[in-house]
Amino acid sequence: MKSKSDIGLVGLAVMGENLILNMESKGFTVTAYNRSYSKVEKFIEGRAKGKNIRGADSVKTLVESLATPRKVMLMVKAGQAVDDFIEQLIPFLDQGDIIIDGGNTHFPDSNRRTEYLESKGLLYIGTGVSGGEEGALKGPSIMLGGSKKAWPLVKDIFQSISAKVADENGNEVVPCCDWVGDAGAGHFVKMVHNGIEYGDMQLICEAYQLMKVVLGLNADEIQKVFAHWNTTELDSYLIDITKDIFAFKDEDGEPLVEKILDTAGQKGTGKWTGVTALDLGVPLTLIADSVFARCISAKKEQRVAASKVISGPEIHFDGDKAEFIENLRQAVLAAKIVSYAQGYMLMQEAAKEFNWELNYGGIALMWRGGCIIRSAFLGKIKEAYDADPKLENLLLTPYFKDTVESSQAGWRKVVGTAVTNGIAIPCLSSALTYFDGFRTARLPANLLQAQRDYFGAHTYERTDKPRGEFFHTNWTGRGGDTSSTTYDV
Ligand code: NBP
Repeated sequence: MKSKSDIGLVGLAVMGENLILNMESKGFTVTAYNRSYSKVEKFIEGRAKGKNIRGADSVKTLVESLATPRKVMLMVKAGQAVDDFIEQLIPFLDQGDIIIDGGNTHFPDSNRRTEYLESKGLLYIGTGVSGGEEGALKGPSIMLGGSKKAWPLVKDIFQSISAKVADENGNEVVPCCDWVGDAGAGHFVKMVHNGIEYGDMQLICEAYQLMKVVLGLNADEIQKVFAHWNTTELDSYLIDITKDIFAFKDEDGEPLVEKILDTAGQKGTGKWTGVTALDLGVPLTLIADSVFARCISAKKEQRVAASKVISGPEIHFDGDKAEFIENLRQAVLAAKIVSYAQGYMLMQEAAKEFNWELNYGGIALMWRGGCIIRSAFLGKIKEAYDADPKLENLLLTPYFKDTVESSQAGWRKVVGTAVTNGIAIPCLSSALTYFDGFRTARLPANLLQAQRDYFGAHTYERTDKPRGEFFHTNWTGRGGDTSSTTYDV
């Protein structure tokens, strides 16, 4: 074992242990530390035995065991635990040493911590790590942000342990790990990743509901549909595991999925994505609806009670099932494109707001392997941003525009069938509504502006005058000519 470790890792739970083993397998020597020391002993005597991994019994021993500049990665519960460890580490670290937080941290915390640690002469990295337990061990997707000076010092470690994908020529392996941008940019991009994951999952669930309730397909038939979809543009990890879920039988031979209670939780990152979109004024409708879909699913008792008193239409379908399934596939694909277009809009708005230079093509590449939303489709996003790094909306690029245009007839039929049959499809339908709004030159917001000016003297711009000139009308003849400067509804 080297006399000094290449990196120290704090937090011996599922992610921390597996990341350490991954680092060690790539030739790095690692020091392991945990708040409860018993976990260090258990790890060193167990999974780490005989490997280039040393245990530390205090923060001081941990820091002393590291080669300089020291690198300490925290894989602990996000929030106060990270701040507490930072405070414990600071007295033992020297100028230029690096603290890396790999937990599911909310990006404003990483903005704050970067500034705080840089003010002390230290370097800080907030990084998203995606891929769960298996990813941590075999190759996660890693999205780093923070003090840019730290990147060359940790690049080798993180690119070595990350997932790899083939490049556009299909031969060279490219790491799903890159520098995203300053301060909290890494955690921001991880947050958007999780939001997109919420949306992708909900779209698949809506497709399942339509196949089951409208077409009357059983689990084996649905399994075959997802298996086929996975050979098309929808080829992705989430479709792949969905196909396996439908094949999985309970002890009695019945599909397990049908025995699972239909109430979903949400841990926070989807909500953060929606709230950030509202803060930044970005129409991130699909992800927001996927969070609300989980919220309504959680109201199980209310739904059961309502189902007994409120009636809807009878289920009726006399069309061609195979044709409907193909329309459904196109609907899911088109809605997914809208979701990614919205997610990228959010990142672009955040980049303006926080003064980040985000690497958009690189982000798609980082998501292509190792993480939950990994898919073939992300390669197309990378190509789009490589062709035009200043691209305003993915829907305007040839591939995505053509795909959505050719899918929209089927998409509309699916949404129509769902509405006629009373099936809730919040994401498939809100994506279509966004798409129609986005491609409409004149929306009814002129009336909205008139209403605002009517009751709140809010002023409006006119189509026959230059932008930036504001007008107020005395709509009733009773109010004055004064317009409001603060009232904002
Ligand atoms: P957990 O999120 O379960 O955290 C367990 C670790 O946090 C243990 O080392 C525990 O120490 C430590 N900890 C806690 Br809990 N409270 C603490 C406190 N107040 N002060 C100091 N240490 C404290 O572990 P995980 O699931 O491995 O996740 C680690 C991070 O990675 C989290 O931020 C998580 O959100 C993120 N993440 C998880 C996954 C996943 O699939 N699990 C995926 C991607 C990211 P102890 O042993 O002394 O209690």
